[in-house]
Amino acid sequence: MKFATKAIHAGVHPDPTTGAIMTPIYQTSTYAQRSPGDNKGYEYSRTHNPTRTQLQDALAALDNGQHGLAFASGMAAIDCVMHLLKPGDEVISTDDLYGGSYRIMTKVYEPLGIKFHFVPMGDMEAVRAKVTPKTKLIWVETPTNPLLNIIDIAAASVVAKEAGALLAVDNTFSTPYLQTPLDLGADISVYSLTKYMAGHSDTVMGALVFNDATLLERLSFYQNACGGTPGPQDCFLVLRGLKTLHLRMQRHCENGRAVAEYLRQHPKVEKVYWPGFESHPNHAVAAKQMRDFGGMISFVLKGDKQEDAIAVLEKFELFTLAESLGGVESLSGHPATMTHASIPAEQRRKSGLSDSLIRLSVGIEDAEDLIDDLAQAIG
Ligand code: P1T
Repeated sequence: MKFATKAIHAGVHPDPTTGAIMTPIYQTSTYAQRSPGDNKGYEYSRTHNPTRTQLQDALAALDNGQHGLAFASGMAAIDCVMHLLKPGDEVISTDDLYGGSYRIMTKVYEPLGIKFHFVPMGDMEAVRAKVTPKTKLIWVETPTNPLLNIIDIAAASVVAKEAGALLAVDNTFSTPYLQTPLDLGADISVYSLTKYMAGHSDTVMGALVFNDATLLERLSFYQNACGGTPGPQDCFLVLRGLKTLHLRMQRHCENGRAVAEYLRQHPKVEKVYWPGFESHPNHAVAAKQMRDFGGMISFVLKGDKQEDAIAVLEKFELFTLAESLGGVESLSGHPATMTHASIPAEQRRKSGLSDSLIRLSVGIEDAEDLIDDLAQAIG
């Protein structure tokens, strides 16, 4: 089945009792049993819920995976992966990543005895150099948040296999429309569904997709035992969002290109970070592993001054200044003080994240209106 057909049909079935086309919101915490243990496959909604089951099946199908698990947030999904580790284990992570991912690694799991190495992953030799017999997980975001670095998933999977480690790829910026990490050798595809997958800035959720049966046993155990599961109404909203994922992503990519090209020729703009440019250091890898280049763009103004960036952010009318990304509406952000404030300034500088960087999530409005907004804000 092709992607657009899967986005609409995969995992979902008309309701067996009424024929309802849309997956019902099973707003129930529990399920009647005929006799103890004699039930219809559902006992308690932290463990299973029919709305969640259909979403998990749809997510697995879109990512070309066997199994999907949904969580109350992207961070709850990431937390579930971290539960696979034990004290003494080591993780190699990209050095440019979402601030919350860095925070859970360094503030929650490092104190429990897990060691994290943050390395630039443009060159896999830097990753290989950090591998030890204790390496259990390689953590990749691609494109990275917020610098839009591209990491070669197939090459990372070779290193992970040599090391006997799992490879997890946070695919939040790409979605399975642009890139399917499991097809490229990753073990786990990680999502903040809050972003493009739900697509309408109206819900917070996360997911994991993978193939391995042992991982299913372990991850679904932690999903239930730790309890970071989503409610059925949120699952319904993501299911509805997925039905237009392909259409939205097409427009995000078209508008992303128009905005990136506008910014690149603007005399007040110093640098634009967008993997669709041939001049991007890993454009060839992006062209190989992605089907298009997405709608996330970061840029810095000439002079590299934080106050100039703040002035532009305050002037935007359509690019609303807000945390998050991937909704139909365009958003702008200042990573150093917002999404990435939990990364110490020294570490941010080391990974190349300037305090004057502006991040844009280009929405699906008319591109001309978006460019007019950039023109009036940058001046
Ligand atoms: O916000 P939540 O659904 O818990 O997802 C966390 C998360 C995980 N991975 C990536 C790549 C992310 O970007 C995020 C959340 N990011 C933002 C809120 C942001 O504005 O960048």
